[in-house]
Amino acid sequence: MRTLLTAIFIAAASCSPAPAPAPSVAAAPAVPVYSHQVVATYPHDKAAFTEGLQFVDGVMYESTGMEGTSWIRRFDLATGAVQAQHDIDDQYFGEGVLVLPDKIISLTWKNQKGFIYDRATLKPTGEFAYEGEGWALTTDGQKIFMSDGTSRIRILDPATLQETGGIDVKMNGRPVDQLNELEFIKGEIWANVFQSDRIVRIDPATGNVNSVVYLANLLSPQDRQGADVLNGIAYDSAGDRIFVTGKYWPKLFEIKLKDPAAPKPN
Ligand SMILES: [Ca+2]
Repeated sequence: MRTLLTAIFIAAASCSPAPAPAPSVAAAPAVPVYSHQVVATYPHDKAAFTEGLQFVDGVMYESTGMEGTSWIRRFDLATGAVQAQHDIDDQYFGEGVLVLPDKIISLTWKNQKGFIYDRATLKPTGEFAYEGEGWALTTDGQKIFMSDGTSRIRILDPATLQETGGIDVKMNGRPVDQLNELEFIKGEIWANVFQSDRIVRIDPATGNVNSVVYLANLLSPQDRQGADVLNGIAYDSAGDRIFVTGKYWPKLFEIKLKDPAAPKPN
């Protein structure tokens, strides 16, 4: 049985095509690979080059990238209606966003500068600095986790926004880099692996990837037109709902995971 299950995991990881998977994840992992089912579909702004996604108090927050189209936004999940938005200056390439109890923060890609906003109005209230690149943010309620494109997730103090440590992410002992959008879900850090349809589920205590979520074919061929990579995970802790989207995707999906040992439906 063990051999059979291992074979299923490897088959799930290797049979379905994915656009340019990251080399460190392309090898068949010896960890469970979950597939998904779509529970609900919501509108998503096709002009959003999504870099950050978070669901807080019943509404969605999103940040985007590219110089000239970087903004942070609060919007209604069901309708996509924008409730508040701040446009980031054209000189910056925006990255992840994080809503904290007393403020909102966001990153820039290569400017080594983060922004701080008023939580209600999204108006800027300050800045902070960090070294290297900024990619994405999440929190367990006590610490901030920040990705920067490497296999290391930085830990920041929410009060000072200064780095206090880090998590070296590995799968089967090998570093997993290109960690992009993040979400803290029930004790784990979930991370989109850039340029793949995969999310890795990370134990924050060890950095070990305990399983992979493979999200191939979320978009129909028509919806895939003009769409970029999967990037954006949000979690509704009150409703235990998981949301995902991508850059320039016309849709945002609520998904549930399928047991990796279950037979493939198709
Ligand atoms: Ca997120």
